[in-house]
Amino acid sequence: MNYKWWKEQVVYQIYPRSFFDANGDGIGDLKGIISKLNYLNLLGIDTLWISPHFDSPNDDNGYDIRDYKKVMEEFGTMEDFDSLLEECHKKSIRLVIDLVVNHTSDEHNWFTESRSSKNNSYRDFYIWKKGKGINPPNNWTSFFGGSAWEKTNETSEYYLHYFSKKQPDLNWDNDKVRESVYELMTFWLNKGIDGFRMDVIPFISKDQRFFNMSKEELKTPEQFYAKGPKLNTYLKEMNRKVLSKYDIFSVGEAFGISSEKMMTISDERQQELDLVLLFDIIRIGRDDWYQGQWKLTQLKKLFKIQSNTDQFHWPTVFLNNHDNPRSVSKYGNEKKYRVKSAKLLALLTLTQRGTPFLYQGEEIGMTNFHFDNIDEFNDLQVKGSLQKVLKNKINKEEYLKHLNLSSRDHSRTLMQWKNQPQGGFSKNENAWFFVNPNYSEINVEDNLKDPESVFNFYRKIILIRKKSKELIYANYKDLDPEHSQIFCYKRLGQKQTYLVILNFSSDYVKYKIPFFNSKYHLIISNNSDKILHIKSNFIELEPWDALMFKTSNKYEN
Ligand code: ISL
Ligand code: CA
Repeated sequence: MNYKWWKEQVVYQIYPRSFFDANGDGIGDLKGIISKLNYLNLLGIDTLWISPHFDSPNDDNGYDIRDYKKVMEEFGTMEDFDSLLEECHKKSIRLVIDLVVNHTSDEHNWFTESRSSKNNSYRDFYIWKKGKGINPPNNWTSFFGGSAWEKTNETSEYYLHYFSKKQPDLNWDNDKVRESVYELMTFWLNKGIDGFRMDVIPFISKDQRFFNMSKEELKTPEQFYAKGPKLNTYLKEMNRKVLSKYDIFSVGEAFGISSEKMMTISDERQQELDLVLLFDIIRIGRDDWYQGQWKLTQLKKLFKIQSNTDQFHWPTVFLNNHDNPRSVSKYGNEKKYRVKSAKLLALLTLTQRGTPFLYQGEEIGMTNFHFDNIDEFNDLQVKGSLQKVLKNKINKEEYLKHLNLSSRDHSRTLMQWKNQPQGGFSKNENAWFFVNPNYSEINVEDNLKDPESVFNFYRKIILIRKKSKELIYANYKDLDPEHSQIFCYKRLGQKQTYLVILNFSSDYVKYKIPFFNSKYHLIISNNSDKILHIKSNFIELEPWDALMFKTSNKYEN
């Protein structure tokens, strides 16, 4: 195995807008993150990934960048960024920033120049096409509703935007665009950052024929957009010209790429990116805003595919991020068994094979928020999809029901620090977004005081990982793929073997542990008052029980 620090780290993602408001204007900021670094140290994470902190009109909450070398005003100043980076390094936390270079904001000066006239020197920084009569150049669609083409008055041509019309796609076939991106990456790397998370990076290369998508392709445009002909060429160039010059790591958000079709982008022999964030698990049962049913056997199969990479790939493991609902609401049991199921999901995330990515609030078992109507959502994707929903004769109640299961906004409610107004996120009672009223019983302060809290369970498992490279690099084997309620797997190391048993149900289950023997001893469980009765390998599992055992290989049969 090729040992690398970024394979051994635990990453924690912060959505700055919702993390902590230090200056009382109701919006999270960089000073707020700095004030919570001791908390992150206590949790034991190694690397911090912050969602975009750059100057932005916030059409898509920072994923629409207006100036790559300026800090978003609401978040603070470049001095604040520099002190965040310095404080992180003082606390041996690595800082990774979000690189959004598939598109910019339409208020970026490159775009305001480009749109002004056909012979402007920035014209080819973006993708402009003539329409077809009164129609756009082709039938490509935006993820935020409607066509992926927007017509402008200045030149009566259309520009391409996979996301909102305020997020025009950059033309990566233009050398000047690539050089400009490499230059801005170098600007931040020379400050000493430790890597990049690359937003929708598989989309940067466009098929220059711009043919219409077929009906089938239109169902999952992300798979079509992720197949551009020059993606690997550009990533190899980026690695050669920039990434390879620093001791950093790069993780590509591989929206549109399924685990089976693991691209070369994270194959270490290809010298492109180090890691990818794949979406099969996090979007299980999903079709756009629709959240359908899914079975544990399907989830286990996806983990098996994800973890069984060859020695040239290294997986990532995550059940939460700023674009998805809260894991305890989606995979766990947010009502009666919230704490237990949150701990079960922690054990799953932190003992699977691959680098775990945690998201703010999951470490205290934060849940989805209940939205009463469509106007309460902040996410532009919700309004963007509404037209299509109504056109497909789906009523608003049905749409709202699914949004309450699938919306990105569930993970953007205010971080819950205390049992105080605004959950202790801000002194300002008019914060930018909702706080979940359950902050009274779900908050950091109470978690820190309770030895049996979700937070302390995360902290203990992270500590177990830190002490055992065995666990990190061990092979993965699903011991019971067909069981409908129990997720049982082994991590086979050089000298130690770990066995994990998760009861993904609210039932009592009498379970015969496969390949078990008396030499296994319990190292952590989410049921502290459980007296272990294991007779001839049968164990009585209570609802949402999660246990990890360990043995030395000399006892392994
Ligand atoms: O809902 C989605 C697509 O239908 C999300 O999965 C998301 O749009 C997709 O994963 C791409 O996400 C990234 O790029 C977007 C931004 O809105 C997301 O926040 C970011 O994570 C455009 O920059
Ligand atoms: Ca603020």
